[in-house]
Amino acid sequence: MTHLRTRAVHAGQHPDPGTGAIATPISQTTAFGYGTLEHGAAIFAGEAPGYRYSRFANPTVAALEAKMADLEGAQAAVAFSSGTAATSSVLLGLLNPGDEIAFLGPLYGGTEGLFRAVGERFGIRVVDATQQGLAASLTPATRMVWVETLTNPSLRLHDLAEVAAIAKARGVLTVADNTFCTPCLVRPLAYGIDLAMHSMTKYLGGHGDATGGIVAGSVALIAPVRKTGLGHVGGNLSPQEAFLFLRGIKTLPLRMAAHCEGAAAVAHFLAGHPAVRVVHYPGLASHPQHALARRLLQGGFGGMVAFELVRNERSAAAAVLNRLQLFTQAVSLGDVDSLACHPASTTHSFVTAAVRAQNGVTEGLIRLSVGIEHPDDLMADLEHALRHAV
Ligand code: 3LM
Repeated sequence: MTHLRTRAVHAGQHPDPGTGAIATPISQTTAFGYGTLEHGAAIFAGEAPGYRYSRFANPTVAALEAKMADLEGAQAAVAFSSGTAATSSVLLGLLNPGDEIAFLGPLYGGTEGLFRAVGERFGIRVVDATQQGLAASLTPATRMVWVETLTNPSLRLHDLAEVAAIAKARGVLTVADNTFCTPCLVRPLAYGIDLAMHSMTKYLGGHGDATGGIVAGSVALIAPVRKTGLGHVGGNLSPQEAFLFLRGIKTLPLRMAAHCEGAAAVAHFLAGHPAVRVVHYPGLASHPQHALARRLLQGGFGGMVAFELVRNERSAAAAVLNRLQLFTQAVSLGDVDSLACHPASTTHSFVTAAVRAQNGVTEGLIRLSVGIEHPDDLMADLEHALRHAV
């Protein structure tokens, strides 16, 4: 199985040995009978294989973890009840009071909010390395670097090989939130990044009906994240949701191709519209990191587009957003349905106005998650909504 399309269908999944069921059964159970005290004790001691309790591990969730480890080229993965639970488990599992976490922004507002609201309360110093650069921001206390492979919402990239090299030279762990790209476009571990993290709520699920997160990496790093995040914090994914993600990932490469095609068409359309001041899409030659995007991203430039109106005000953004008919006004992304949101008042309302300003999250910025509908219909919707915005 060398091709991602094949692995997306098959990895981690086998016909059920008991019944032959092709779809991975939903193991809707809290505990697992172990027969004898001796066998139970051996499983709990880690001396015999076997499931114990679904907070620790569950067969449906394990199939999903195996599939995602395969797609990210990792030894292991651990799933959580949300992307945010995955992020907090990485922090709590791998950092200690006195450690520093440095990030290259912008980040999803909730991630930066979590770093500051929870990390700082527990003695983890949070360093925004965006302005100064990573090399200049690392100190002897830096233990982890956090980046997004395509940033939310401004669609910037980081040279992952460079990030990994700078961090590795200082013995610092690296985490890449790969939510916007998915393993279809980039596999961070191939560039030396230690952990790839996802909000599965987005493209991996793909249908806007399940919340989950996952982290993939070496056994040595995944083990403490699993132990803390599941065993101690209890952020486990339910088997029902795991089933939806297993099913969703089977069509991920096909959906991503359609998302990329639609987003490219929409980005080009917006770039030629007189009411639009700037379009953020890594596939446009005008994107300041287009060359890096061409080098890093395989098979497309993603399904997310952000744009700023000439009249860079909330009322102008509202006038456009409120006229959209096919795009649904909602947060989240990566669904088959197209979504549109105003990051300043929603996804990035968790961070300060200063952070929003630094990251270009202006009042006139609109973010589109381009679904798999026909691009002509999406462009017609935007054309209608923008008609009075000039
Ligand atoms: C959003 N983002 O609309 P969950 N990492 C990235 C993300 O975009 C997100 C998470 C982690 C959005 C959610 S905003 C109220 C809705 C890059 C989520 C967190 O915990 O599964 O939501 O993932 O941009």
